[in-house]
Amino acid sequence: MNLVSRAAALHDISGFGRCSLTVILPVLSAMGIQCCPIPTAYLSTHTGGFSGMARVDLTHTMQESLSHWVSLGLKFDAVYTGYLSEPKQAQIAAEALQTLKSSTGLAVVDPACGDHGRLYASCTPQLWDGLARLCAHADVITPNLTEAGLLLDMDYEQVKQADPEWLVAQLSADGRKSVVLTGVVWEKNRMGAACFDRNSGRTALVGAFRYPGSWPGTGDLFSAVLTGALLQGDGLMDAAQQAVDFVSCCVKVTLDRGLPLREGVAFEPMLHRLTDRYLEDVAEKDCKG
Ligand code: PXL
Repeated sequence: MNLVSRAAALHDISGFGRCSLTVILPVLSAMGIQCCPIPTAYLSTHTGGFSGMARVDLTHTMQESLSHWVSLGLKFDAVYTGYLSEPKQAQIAAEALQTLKSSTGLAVVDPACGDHGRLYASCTPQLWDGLARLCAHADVITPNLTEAGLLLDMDYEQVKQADPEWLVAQLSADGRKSVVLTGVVWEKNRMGAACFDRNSGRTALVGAFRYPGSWPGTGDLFSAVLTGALLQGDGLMDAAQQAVDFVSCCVKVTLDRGLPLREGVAFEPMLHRLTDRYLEDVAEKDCKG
């Protein structure tokens, strides 16, 4: 019997700067979930605030890894995709969502392509097109406001002015998928996510204290906690609330320590919070002889 949920994670690995797999792996592990990565690219750092990074595209290895896992008959409770570096990777990711997901599994797509109204330098129109099509295969999508604007063909200023609960309803493709829209600010000191839950048909805003600033990798931190909580059986709103609270708390630690912005948020001292909650459900006696 497989008591440990497992997730396949298709994201880049950025060696320095706390984003993508260097965040997602520890978060899911802390939540008691086996996280199995298929890296989309290796970069020596993320692209937000560094230049001259080393970069290797891993499209070929992604395809071969997927074929290998399929030949092994591996199935996952969640398949979670994020930063892709080539348009072809969107097709491979779509194939991964279809072939690796167990019959009751969850497809989480973070259409990561930009922030603050701007596309990442690596995101070409072809790649964006692939990411938008990938969203059709998702059970849950986690766009930020920039990505929501692209998905809805609205400009960034319009998206920022729009009612977030209206936005998530529009993004749900007539209620076919759940949506968690990140980076929503609705009061001076409050920010979080707007959610549409396809199971209940409800929309809601979930929020936490807003600290001034913006850090790379917080979207990955958010979506990883959300995915972990959904795998632990929480409903969408509860899972989103945990993710918002966790990110807010990591931002506070980062600010208190005065860490450089481009190094991302210091989530490591806070991982125990995710584990503590998980430990309530696992029998400590299991590790006694
Ligand atoms: O967290 C998003 C992200 C992921 N991967 C790479 C990035 C960024 C954001 O800048 O550059 C390589």
